[in-house]
Amino acid sequence: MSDLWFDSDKCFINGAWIAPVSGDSLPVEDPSSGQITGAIARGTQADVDAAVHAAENALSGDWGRMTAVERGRILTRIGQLVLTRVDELARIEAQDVGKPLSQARADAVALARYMEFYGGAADKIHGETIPYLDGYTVYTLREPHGVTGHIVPWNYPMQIIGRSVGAALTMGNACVLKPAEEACLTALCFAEIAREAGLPAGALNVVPGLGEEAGAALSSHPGVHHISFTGSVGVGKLIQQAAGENVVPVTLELGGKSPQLVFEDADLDAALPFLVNAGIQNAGQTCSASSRILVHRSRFEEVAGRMATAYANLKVGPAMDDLNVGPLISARQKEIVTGFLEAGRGLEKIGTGQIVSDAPAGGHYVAPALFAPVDAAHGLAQDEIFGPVQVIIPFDDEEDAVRIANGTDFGLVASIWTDSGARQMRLAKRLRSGQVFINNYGAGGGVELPFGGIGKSGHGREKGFEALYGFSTLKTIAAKHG
Ligand code: TXE
Repeated sequence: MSDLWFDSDKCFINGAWIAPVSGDSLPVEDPSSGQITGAIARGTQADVDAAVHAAENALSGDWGRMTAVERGRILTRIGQLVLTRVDELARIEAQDVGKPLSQARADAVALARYMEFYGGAADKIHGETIPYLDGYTVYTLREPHGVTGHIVPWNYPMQIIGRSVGAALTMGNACVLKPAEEACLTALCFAEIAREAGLPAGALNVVPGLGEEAGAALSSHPGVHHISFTGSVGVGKLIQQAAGENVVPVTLELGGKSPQLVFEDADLDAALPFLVNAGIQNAGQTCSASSRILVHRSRFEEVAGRMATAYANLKVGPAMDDLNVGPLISARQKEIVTGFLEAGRGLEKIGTGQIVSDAPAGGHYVAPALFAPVDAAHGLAQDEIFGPVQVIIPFDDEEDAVRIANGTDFGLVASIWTDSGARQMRLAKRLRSGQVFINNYGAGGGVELPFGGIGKSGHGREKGFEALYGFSTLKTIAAKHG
């Protein structure tokens, strides 16, 4: 990777680039071509031990003594440095994740924005005083958990690092970050940028490696006081079990099957770009992807026809060509998504995107597919696919729409397209979802908006001020002074 300006095959521990104890490395693959472009460290238990130790030392050293104002300044500086490197970070991410360049660029800008937001928030988190018995003064303090573990997936490395590591550092925790083996280069870039911005040694440590090695070592480490995980439901359960052994809190963000509900009075011109983009952004490998479009039966033909036309115009190709859709992250992910497409064989496929003819043969491309009508109980309408596949499900009335929308194991994001204010308010309450959007989808992904799910989508909230409460613990102090 010619863009990198540091040792990308090492771990970042205690402010320095250190070879993994195993001496082993893992390949870096460009999903657009299938070519191996570099190597990253294969961190294991020993590296995680060293990283946790460095984090503990940071907490008892300079980092632990730093004021909130100083922490905020460092975060703000990190954000400024990220902004000077947006193009570079976007290129690195596009080649590592296979994400179309402009989408990777948006992730880099979002990373800077997280640092800006949390940098500004660092000195605005207050405890409270509590009126109590005569002769007492009672107040609360928000304190860091201590060492926080961050296990991050490959689909949005920069955004997920921004929202989780950013919030944890703001509250004065010392972090150990385990990025995904499929895509960890921008995590390493972030560590180097944080060092350049003056983050003290040990406040952030990065151990790349396999989930079952470095990831498992981190989630079960007795020196870790909070785990934040974004990834699959299966691994989320393992993380929760491991954290349970040490009785530490976890934040789990495990994806979804997010619906958009299109009612008879919806403004379809406004809705259409959201209906399609929310399904194909990052090739559908998005936790908040909208993979179910629920449409009132009276508008079914119109919505299906217009979405099918939009699909016919979708171009799929290499990330650096910046088309609508890039490749999937890996051959394995392509196999998973192809399996779902096989399961949809009996269904009516009404829209398909086109893989450009000069896309490299070794790239992990899948043509986007739109199925309609699909029964709400079908696997394609129930399981997280994590690929550019959407289904349209017709509904009869509001009651039916709510039943279908709430009828999966997940509950991350939902949106309602209707002009009726009363219906907007009713449904916003009735939908089982961590976020509900009205006449939009995602609201531009603002860093200020608390994010997280219910059900199998996980628990805990990231982003916004909520994340700062999650990455801290509350101490109550009661002083008796007579
Ligand atoms: O996820 P994993 P995978 C979903 C999506 C996708 C499926 C599989 O449906 O098709 O998961 O993707 C680390 N102990 N999402 O296999 O395995 C791993 O190294 C500790 C949704 O890539 O969950 C990586 O850093 N850590 C999701 C991270 O967990 C372990 C984003 C995620 O990998 C571990 C990604 C273990 N035993 C996938 N095993 C979302 N919510 O956005 C793995 N890891």
